[in-house]
Amino acid sequence: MAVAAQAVVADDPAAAADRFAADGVVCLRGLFRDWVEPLRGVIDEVMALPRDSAVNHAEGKGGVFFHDVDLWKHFDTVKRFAFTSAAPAIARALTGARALHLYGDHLLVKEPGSPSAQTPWHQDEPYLRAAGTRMLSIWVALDPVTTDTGAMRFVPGSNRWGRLFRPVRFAHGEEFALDRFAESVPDIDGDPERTPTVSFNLAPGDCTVHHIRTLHSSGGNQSLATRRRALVVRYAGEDARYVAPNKAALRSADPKRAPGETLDPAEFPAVP
Ligand SMILES: O=C(O)CCC(=O)C(=O)O
Repeated sequence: MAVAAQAVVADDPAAAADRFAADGVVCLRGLFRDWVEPLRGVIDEVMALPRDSAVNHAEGKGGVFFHDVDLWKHFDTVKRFAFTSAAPAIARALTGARALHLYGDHLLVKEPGSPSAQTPWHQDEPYLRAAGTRMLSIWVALDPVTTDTGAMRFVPGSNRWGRLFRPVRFAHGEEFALDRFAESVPDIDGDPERTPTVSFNLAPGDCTVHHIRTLHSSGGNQSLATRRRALVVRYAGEDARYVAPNKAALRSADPKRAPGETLDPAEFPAVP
């Protein structure tokens, strides 16, 4: 059962804070229109010469589901986006964070004709090397996004369940063998009445914002003509602490501090 998308759309970040606390997801429209062309330019460069950190999650299945992380370290446009666009203000407004760190960014491109490029249901937290109550992901659409091209789906309120589910591999959906997470992701699609989901059609420059505990997924790109390029930027508030790294972690570099310690600004820079 899909909840009316209107219920979680908010016009401005301040009005969205209550919604975000309750649902763990909001949709904000039009805040990044000026960034669409510059970010598309970066994506062209990144995909023309993939770095070691790039992955095609659709490899062997047909199609392209391109992923790379931490572009901000290499592309000034992405760094400016992360530090000077509306993104940090959104993060502050939605979480109430007084101090903000950039956790990183994440590029996800599903090319036309990639129906198998599905993103399995997951929460972000098990893939991250830090955790805190004020951590979120801002998913910026750089193409028109519909169910057909791989719109994100969310389980509103799952951010408040107090449960962390075992991470799964994006490529094939199998679980990482990690004892730390006792539970598997529930079968969301198998019981739509019990677990309602929301999804949003987006225009380039719109975004959805989800808490790192909110369950989300997305379909493949069924379209034969429309790309689905998205840049995700993640922030952490002052209560974030390192967690013990696990093999699902999105970044391979060794953490600079021990579990339980505050974030090292050399690794996760402070956002003024
Ligand atoms: O773009 C997608 O399909 C997945 C994105 C995602 O999992 C995230 O933004 O945390």
